Amino acid sequence: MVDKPLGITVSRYIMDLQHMFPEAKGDLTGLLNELIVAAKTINAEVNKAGLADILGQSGKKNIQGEEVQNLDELTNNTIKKRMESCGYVCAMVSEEEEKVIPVKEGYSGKYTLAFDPLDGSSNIDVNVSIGTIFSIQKRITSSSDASSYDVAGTADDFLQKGNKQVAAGYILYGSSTMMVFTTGDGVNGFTLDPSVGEFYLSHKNIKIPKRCKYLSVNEGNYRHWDKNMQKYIEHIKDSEISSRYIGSLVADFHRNLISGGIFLYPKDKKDPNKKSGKLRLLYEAAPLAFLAEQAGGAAMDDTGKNILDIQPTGIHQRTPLIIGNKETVFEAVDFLKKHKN
Ligand code: P6P
Repeated sequence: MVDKPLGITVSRYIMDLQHMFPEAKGDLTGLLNELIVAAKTINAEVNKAGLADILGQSGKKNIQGEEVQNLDELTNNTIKKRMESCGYVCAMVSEEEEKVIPVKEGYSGKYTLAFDPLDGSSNIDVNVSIGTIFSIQKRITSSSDASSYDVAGTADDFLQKGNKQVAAGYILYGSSTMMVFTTGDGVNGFTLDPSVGEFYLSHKNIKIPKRCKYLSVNEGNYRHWDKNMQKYIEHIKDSEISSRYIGSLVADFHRNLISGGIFLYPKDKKDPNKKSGKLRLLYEAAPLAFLAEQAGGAAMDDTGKNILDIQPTGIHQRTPLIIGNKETVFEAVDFLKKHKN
């Protein structure tokens, strides 16, 4: 764990992290710094979303068949434009795009980037916190010792288990804008001072509190869940717990990370899009699972499989997700197994 004083900038923190690894060439540092610039650009747009006529539907649908908000497109393009010629990334996967996004010819690099540019975007028009989620892995389709690559990456580079992530995190555009990420050395939170345009270390070595304070699940889907999930939710609601569900994954996850809680998005028998859960593995469940484990928590699917051990077979694959306090997640999965019909 890099123990740095509160208040240092995120760029300084990342640079110090790099110096801990003499063999590091600075590619991950460069990649993360490009993401930080993208985050600041997105933050500026998100903060004025209520003013500019950027609100409302773009009239298009994304690969998930969901209405694409103008801000979705803007954030997706902001990240793509920054990363396609930074030289650190070989290819990208975005929630907004069906296919793998290649980088510019001659600008390929040794990492992959999977991201949800603006998760929770259905909340844009009602001013609820939304977020960008990112996941970084090393490419596997070329020799790992080459310092640069001519050939862009392919879908195969993304079909790696979540435990192969080298970094993961999110930017939360809320009452303040925060960047929370891990490189496998604990979880740290950096808060943006908009007057300076810098992210400062504000939450050092975040650990999920022992007590599971909140239950986060959309009970509106209760009638579509498996019987054992229905029984589990009845069981946990019979304990000392408050219900908090904002319908924005990054906001729900962040609250539970800081205050303690369990978030569930079960599979749903009614909606064909949710028969294996609504949330996507590569750029929602896996990056948050990496953060949860680094913060002393856990993340599993409804059969008790660790999210980070799931072998992806598709870049937009979905998974049921149970994530938060380790003890509570394990209890939930044990209960589901015991009551499997
Ligand atoms: P529901 C937002 O669209 C999202 O992908 C996550 O941010 C959020 O947790 C979930 O969907 C909410 O889904 O079905 O409860 O509205």
